Amino acid sequence: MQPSDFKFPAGFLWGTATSAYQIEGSADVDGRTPSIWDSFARTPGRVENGDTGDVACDSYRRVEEDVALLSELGVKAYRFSISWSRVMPAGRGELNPLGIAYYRRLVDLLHDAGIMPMATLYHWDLPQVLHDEGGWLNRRCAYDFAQYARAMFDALGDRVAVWFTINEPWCASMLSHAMGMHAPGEKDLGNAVTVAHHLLLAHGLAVKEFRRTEQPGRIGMAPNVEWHEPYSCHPDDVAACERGLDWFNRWFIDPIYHGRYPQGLLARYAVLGIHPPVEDGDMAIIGQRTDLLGINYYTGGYTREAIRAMLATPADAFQQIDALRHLQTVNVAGFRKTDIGWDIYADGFYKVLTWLKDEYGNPPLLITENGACDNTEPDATGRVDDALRIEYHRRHVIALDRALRSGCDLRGYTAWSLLDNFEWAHGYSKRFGLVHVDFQTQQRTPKESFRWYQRLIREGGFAV
Ligand code: JJW
Repeated sequence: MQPSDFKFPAGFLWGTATSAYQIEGSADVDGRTPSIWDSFARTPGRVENGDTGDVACDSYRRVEEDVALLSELGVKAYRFSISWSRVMPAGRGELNPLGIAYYRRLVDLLHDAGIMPMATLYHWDLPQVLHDEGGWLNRRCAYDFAQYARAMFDALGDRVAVWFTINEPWCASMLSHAMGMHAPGEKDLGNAVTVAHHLLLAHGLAVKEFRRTEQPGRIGMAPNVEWHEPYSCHPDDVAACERGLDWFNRWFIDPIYHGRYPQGLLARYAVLGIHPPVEDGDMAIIGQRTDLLGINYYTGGYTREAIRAMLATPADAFQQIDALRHLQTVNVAGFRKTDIGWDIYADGFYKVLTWLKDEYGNPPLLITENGACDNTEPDATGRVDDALRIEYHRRHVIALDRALRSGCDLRGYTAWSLLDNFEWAHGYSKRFGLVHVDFQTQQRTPKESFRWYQRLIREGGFAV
């Protein structure tokens, strides 16, 4: 390697990430009960092509093969999630030994391969039995989560170095309970705000269990963040960006680091008659010290104040006035898009990282997700030339390097994702993997991005 600007610290945790429902399959075997995603995906019209996670990447049965791929890639860390309904089929109480054995085997294989296991406790697949009792709308669910978390600490805590409580609480509340796009597919903003509070409470209660039982690892949350850059320096555009950051980023991170919800967001919800159901002591539980913050970043953009933007495009003006208008921002930019339609905005990654440093006192960060949808298929020779994905990662790794030099406390980066997998409401139509999966044959084929990432890890950086 040539002397390069892009040399990362030794010990930087390069890795990849996946989640249980998206890769495991074996939905009905060995005592696993349905989660809300099984129910949602099996409901016609909810997921593209009627796809479900029944088989997915069959990783429940191909765990050796997948760990071998991780070894070949050379990662230092692997972030996976635990299926609650596989390890605790009734949602609470008794453990399923077969479910535990699967994750035990996974972490043992990772250790043997010299790869650090990182486990996410909740990646959206709530046991359906708990949803039948109200799910996350029911405050009790937060206490059930803490009990489940405790059981996982006991079963796997000696082998899991890093724990993430909740993955992308914005998606698990807003997309799932207000926008109806993810399971359970409901559309009620007030309920989404309640769910968000219970997810935060669940996080806090799990951290409390983690401390009380003196676990050896580290723990934190894994929210998704966006960056909103003001379209102009007009104060209305700046204010619109602040609203966007409140809604997407601060809603979940302020409670953890500042022990309170963002005032502006609370005020805008209050206009709609919506209030998070905060009980005495909740904010102290939620605001307990964590060891690190997981950050999922995919996109962002230039944002302008909605009303002024609408005046510039009068045709849209009245369509956009709905209950969310107090929160809404309009993105305007001609960025190149990935195959899922998201803008590629690597500067936003740099900006949001330095923003996190300044806003929350430079917390230790682990990039728990970053990656691109690139649907390139194998060519006649079997080669998968996913140049768009390489370009996406390259730009974001450069931004990561700049953030490190700007003083951000960055500990690692787990690319989303190891494998093409079940991309939620898009089913198998959107591919995020460094490894191509043929969903007919389950054949795995490392893509060009896999080779690129392998080299980056081996050399600890890259030449431009
Ligand atoms: C936002 C759509 C209107 C997953 C969003 C839609 C409508 C304002 C990828 N991360 O598969 C965010 N992913 O399981 C977890 N992250 O809004 C892992 N975020 O917005 C990946 C989708 C997402 C989203 C999807």
